[in-house]
Amino acid sequence: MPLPGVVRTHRTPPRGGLAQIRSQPLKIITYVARLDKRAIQADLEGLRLAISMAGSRFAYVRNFELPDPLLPETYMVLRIDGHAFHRLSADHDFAKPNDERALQLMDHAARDVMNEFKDIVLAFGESDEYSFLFRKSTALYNRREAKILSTITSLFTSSYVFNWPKYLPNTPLKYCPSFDGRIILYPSPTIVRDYFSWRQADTHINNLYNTVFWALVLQGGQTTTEAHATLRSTVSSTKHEILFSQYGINYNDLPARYRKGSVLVRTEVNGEADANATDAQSLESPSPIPPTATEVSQGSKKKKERIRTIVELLHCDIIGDDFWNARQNLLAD
Ligand code: DGT
Ligand code: MG
Ligand code: MG
Repeated sequence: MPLPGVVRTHRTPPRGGLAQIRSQPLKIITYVARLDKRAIQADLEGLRLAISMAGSRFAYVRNFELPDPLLPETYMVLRIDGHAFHRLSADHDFAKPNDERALQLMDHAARDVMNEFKDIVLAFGESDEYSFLFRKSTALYNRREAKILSTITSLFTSSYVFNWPKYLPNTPLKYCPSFDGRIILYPSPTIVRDYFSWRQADTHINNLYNTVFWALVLQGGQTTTEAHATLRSTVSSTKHEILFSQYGINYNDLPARYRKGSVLVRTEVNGEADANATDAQSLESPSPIPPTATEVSQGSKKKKERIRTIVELLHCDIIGDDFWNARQNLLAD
């Protein structure tokens, strides 16, 4: 493509190729560019005008972009939740009440987020949602809310779509899944713990209800309306009893992933052997999981300490003290 303002006049190159060019250097000017001065001047004036406008007259619009810093010295929890997943799960024939493959896919997307953002120390997932806890002193993107929220929600979503075929190979996606996101700030470690307890209690309540509900429908032959009516005002022990006496299901024997949700926790490890260790997630996944070992630099530039971390997947209780007592770093700094 010719440059603007440059008009080319052509002459054919000398026959004989390079040999002739070397022997007759003065005759090798075969392409002559004649500059059209008027065209160039017009281009330059247009350019000057655009630059001056960008620098002054229109630049004021930036002032409408308001700063959105998240309060310092607070714990940041980012929760994403699938948009209209009642529909997406039905349209893609998710197993009821829990689809192991879909839940593993959620775990994979959450792990991708944690591999990319090292300031996330803990994540908890259930159903179509995931909550991420940042270390208290994180300075990620200068704690700009929209930047953090949009980047992580978008990374989670793209990983979910990207990895879908690995977990549901025979179920093509019919449309684009999306996730909403929010960031909540908590002022104290106690409230952060209560937040995660709230989500895990929600996992338990929903899973117990859904397990009995779908047993009544799929095994008991009730309509969904009848099943809701059967369960109306029942307490937890009644639901356990229905499951056990009518369907021979001991609730506590159900997979821990369904009862406890998924806990992804960043753990410091010593030495390379540990850092390369395969964790539970890698073993149960149908496809290779991205490497989890990470090096985090801490301390002054002069004396840098390399801390290796892995992201572990657990399905354990996080309401009691044991989990937190064993990992005091999660709520430190
Ligand atoms: P939203 O979040 O307001 O856009 O609406 P939904 O429809 O996403 O509702 P939500 O987030 O309260 O509930 C999650 C839905 O996703 C719920 O209808 C059950 C469905 N879901 C999530 N995981 C599974 C699964 O493993 N199996 C099945 N069958 N459904 C699931
Ligand atoms: Mg949802
Ligand atoms: Mg949800």
